[in-house]
Amino acid sequence: MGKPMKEHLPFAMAWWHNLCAAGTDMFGRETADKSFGTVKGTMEHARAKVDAGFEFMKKLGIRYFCFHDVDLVPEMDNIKETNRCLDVISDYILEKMQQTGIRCLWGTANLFSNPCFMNGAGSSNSADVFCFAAAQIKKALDITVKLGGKGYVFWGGREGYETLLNTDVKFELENIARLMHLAVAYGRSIGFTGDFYIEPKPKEPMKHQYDFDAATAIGFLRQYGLDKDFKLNIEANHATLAGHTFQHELRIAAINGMLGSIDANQGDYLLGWDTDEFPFNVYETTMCMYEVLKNGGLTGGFNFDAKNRRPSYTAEDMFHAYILGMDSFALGLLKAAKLIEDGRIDAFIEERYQSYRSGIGARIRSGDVTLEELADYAEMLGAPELPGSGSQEYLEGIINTLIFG
Ligand code: XUL
Ligand code: CO
Repeated sequence: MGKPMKEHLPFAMAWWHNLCAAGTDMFGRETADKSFGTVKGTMEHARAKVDAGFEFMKKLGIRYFCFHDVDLVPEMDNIKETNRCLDVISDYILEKMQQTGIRCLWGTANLFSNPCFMNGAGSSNSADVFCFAAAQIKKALDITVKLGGKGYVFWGGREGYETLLNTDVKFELENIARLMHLAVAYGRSIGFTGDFYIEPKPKEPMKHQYDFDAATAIGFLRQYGLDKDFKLNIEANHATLAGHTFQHELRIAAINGMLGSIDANQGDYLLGWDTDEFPFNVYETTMCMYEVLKNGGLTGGFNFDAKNRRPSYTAEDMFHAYILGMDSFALGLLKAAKLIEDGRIDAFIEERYQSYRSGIGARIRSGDVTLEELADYAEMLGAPELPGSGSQEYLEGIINTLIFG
């Protein structure tokens, strides 16, 4: 479809899952060794992660990475000290980037792990915590710009509430918007020309999260005048947690001109939480790539916000996981291209709305009609004919034929 596969699929490695997460869950400790031969929590370990990450990306031909501030360095007791460490490690990362040509897709600040963020960051009841969030965002923007990142993400993990008995929702939403406006003003002032992204998620860790889904986030961005600077980063597993398909969220973002980037993972329909699995469902990657092709691509990329299953604890498993994810999207791209070139699905949709192309339908579309005229027209008809078959099973058969045929 006019460009090489690698341009359609700018894949990114997520620093946190690949280089930091070692298999802890609510019931057990680490299974994987991510010390990379050093002592965790030290700057030596931070450097070793850079070495391992770049070696990994080089071996697999992954061209981008994404990071949170505290994925890069250990968080110190004092933010000044953490920021100093960030300066040191970003110099080292920059060197590696220059040697390899690997680039930064997006950066973000972790505003959910530190206990001070228990009630949120922008939405916190504490103005001091709000300032602490602002300081982390400022530094994360500095590092993102230093590393030439294409985007900057806000995932509002704790921007939500547990109970309305202690929460002023309107106040919190206004404060989140204020924090985002401050970030945009600062980002633009230091030369950040990329997109800011909201990454919607309905719940987990909070019971109610304000960025519930794409439609909710778009409404928020428009209400507070942030829609010119922001797009969305759509994550597959967040879509299904919101009770939508991945494709639905991509479509809602796309028709609003806000499909910016993708967190490429997969949930488990039997489990009610964010399992962050590496994607293997080719139906889903096909329909994702169908949306991406129709959108004319992404300004961002495909970040594997995904982790190995806890029993897949070896270094070799890390490679298999990324190979699985990248191959699933590559196959999805081929199948989506086939779907578009085949043309039957698009033709069916086009045909389905043909009653709006002439006569009364065309007048409805152009706005050149009153409610009374429509009522008169309906009375003249007496009763409409049935609107035509949706032919879902026929269309699903086409998808199967194109994927497996
Ligand atoms: C959490 C999640 C985050 C964001 C970045 O569900 O997706 O990792 O992608 O903070
Ligand atoms: Co994510």
